[in-house]
Amino acid sequence: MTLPFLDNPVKAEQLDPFAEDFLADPYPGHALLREAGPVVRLERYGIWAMARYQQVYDSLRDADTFCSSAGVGISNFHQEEPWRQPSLLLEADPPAHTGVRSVVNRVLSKRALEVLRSSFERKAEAVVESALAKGSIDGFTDLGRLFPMQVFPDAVGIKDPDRSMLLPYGEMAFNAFGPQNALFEKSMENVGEVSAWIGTQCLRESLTDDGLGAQVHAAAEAGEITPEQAPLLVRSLLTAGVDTTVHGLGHALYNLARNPGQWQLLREDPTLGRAALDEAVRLESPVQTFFRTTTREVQVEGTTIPQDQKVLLFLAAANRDPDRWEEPECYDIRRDTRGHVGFGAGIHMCVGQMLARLEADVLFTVLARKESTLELEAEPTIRLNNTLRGYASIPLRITPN
Ligand code: 4MI
Repeated sequence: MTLPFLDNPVKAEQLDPFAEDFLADPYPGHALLREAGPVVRLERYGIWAMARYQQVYDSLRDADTFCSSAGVGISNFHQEEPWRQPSLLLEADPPAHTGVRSVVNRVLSKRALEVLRSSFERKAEAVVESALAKGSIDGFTDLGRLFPMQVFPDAVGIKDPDRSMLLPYGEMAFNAFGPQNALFEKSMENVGEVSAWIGTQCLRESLTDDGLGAQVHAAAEAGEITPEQAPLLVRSLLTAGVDTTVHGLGHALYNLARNPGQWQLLREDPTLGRAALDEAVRLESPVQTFFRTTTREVQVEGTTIPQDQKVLLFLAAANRDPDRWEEPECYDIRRDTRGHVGFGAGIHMCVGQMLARLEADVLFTVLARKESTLELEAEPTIRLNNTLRGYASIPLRITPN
């Protein structure tokens, strides 16, 4: 978001946070929104916005007032037909949310995921070895995207060897949280075919017996959830587990490459792999924004928001709020990142974060142990999405010492 004329200042109220120039460089817009006040009315869409850490954090933790069941995108499910059957996790409130969430909590708990570590390590070794053999790599396609694509579908237990629809499905889902702009329309071109493939993969018979998907179905067999709920919960894994980690790992790689001191810290202490991801999630917020919907009239720092209003929470702006973070723009893997809202907060806080951290831990430990240098060869190029911030490419050089 460039502010071209000083005598014609852009007003926060008039910003379009889903315009391509805003998405390409959201940070000036985020600063403007934070400075405009604790709550800003975005006139173009008739929605409310919060960009300061305190209000974003408080709203995420007040699910009674700021609900998810009317959708966490701009569309209000009370007024508009959702593009797909709502998620039982993301687009649900208590009490319906509570039972399904506890099943997924268990399936994706740190303990339960440890069994995946050794197979993740083998795949990370292979991915990193071939990157080293190339030297000049695309940190996005050759590492940040390749590694999760090699481990995640197998962890869920997808049997179909063709996984080419997973990323396009994520693109759709994350664009669909925004308005029906050109980005949305473009990603929806093959919605029928892509959704049909995803729907099939969620069925018990499409899944292996030993994956995370089978464990969700086992919860249905045990009567903890209904047989109809199981495939939809597997769909949540497939929607939330690919693009988010792909971009999170990409952001960590990019920031390690452009901060040699941080790469050095990681090499000296490879247990910092998780921290490298967490700080990247804070700094870059792969999921930039989510909406909530007011269940009642609510006062926020003197502003009255009526009932059934859409409120856009700028996770990314909260994660760089200078009132909350010291040197918010600085990538520091030794920072205490607790309290960042890149994984959300409250009852909907990312249920897959332990899987994301395991992927980061394994990939960066393997990378750091290779005694190599990691350098940025050129600036990355952005892949625009209404909700996600991530790259199309990250030109890197990785050289053995
Ligand atoms: C935070 S990203 C995300 C989470 C959940 C779902 C999709 C995206 C879902 O479909 O449940």
